[in-house]
Amino acid sequence: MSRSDNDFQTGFNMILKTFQRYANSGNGGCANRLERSEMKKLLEEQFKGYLERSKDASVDDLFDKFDEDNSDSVDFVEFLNIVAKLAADADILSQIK
Ligand SMILES: [Ca+2]
Ligand SMILES: [Ca+2]
Repeated sequence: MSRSDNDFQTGFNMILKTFQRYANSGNGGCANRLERSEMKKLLEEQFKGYLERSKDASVDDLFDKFDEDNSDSVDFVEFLNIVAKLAADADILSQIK
């Protein structure tokens, strides 16, 4: 198997590990879900450039937008929706080489 055959799996594993690291970083709450404070930390550390360019989108707004079932936490499926929507942002796409 050539290196490129594993690119998706490698990238997906990184997304999953990043999600798990932040989802498990807070005090209390669920280890498999991002509570609001964990989500805030993840966005500020991992999507800093995006937040700086998106003055309309506060972290709280983004959290409410992506917590689709209003459970006050973001699960992995909801998180993947965030990643997909951020990736669809033209600014982000133009930075991917
Ligand atoms: Ca959590
Ligand atoms: Ca939720």
